[in-house]
Amino acid sequence: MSCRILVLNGPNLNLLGTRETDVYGTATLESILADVRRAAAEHGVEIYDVQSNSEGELIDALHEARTRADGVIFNPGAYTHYSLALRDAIASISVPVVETHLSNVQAREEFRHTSVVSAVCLGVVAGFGADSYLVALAALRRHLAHQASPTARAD
Ligand code: CA2
Repeated sequence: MSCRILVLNGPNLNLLGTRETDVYGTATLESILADVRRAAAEHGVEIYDVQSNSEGELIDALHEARTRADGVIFNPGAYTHYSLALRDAIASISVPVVETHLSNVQAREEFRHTSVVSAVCLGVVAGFGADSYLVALAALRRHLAHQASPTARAD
């Protein structure tokens, strides 16, 4: 099954690998995306990506995904915890979105325990560092394959 997945990253994730490496790891966003592209290619999945520090641009990318993508891997960064506009944008598209975090947000400060987007996402992956994106890719790919043909195997 061929499909296209958007990997969408929110504020400050362009700085990955430069600071707070104890929390977020040493991988840069570019290297994470390269790993996702490599894993996706093995299954004939096409990846495109958008990173933005602006809420409006993330909303635009979600709207555009309606016609450009079959699924979205989305790390909304700190917007996770309070952006009702992003929640509404996810709810307004029928494309499945996997909320993805490098860190285990539930094991961190109290304000990170709340996600306003989880309830409108297909699922949540958090706490596996850069591998969270690969876990999200595998889960989303299998979900899409199953949707396309309920009796088909995804692997
Ligand atoms: O764990 C995640 O992936 C987060 O979405 C990362 C966000 C944080 O606000 C969320 O609570 C959890 C922060 C990304 C900040 O990235 C930085 C990268 C380099 C240096 C400093 C911050």
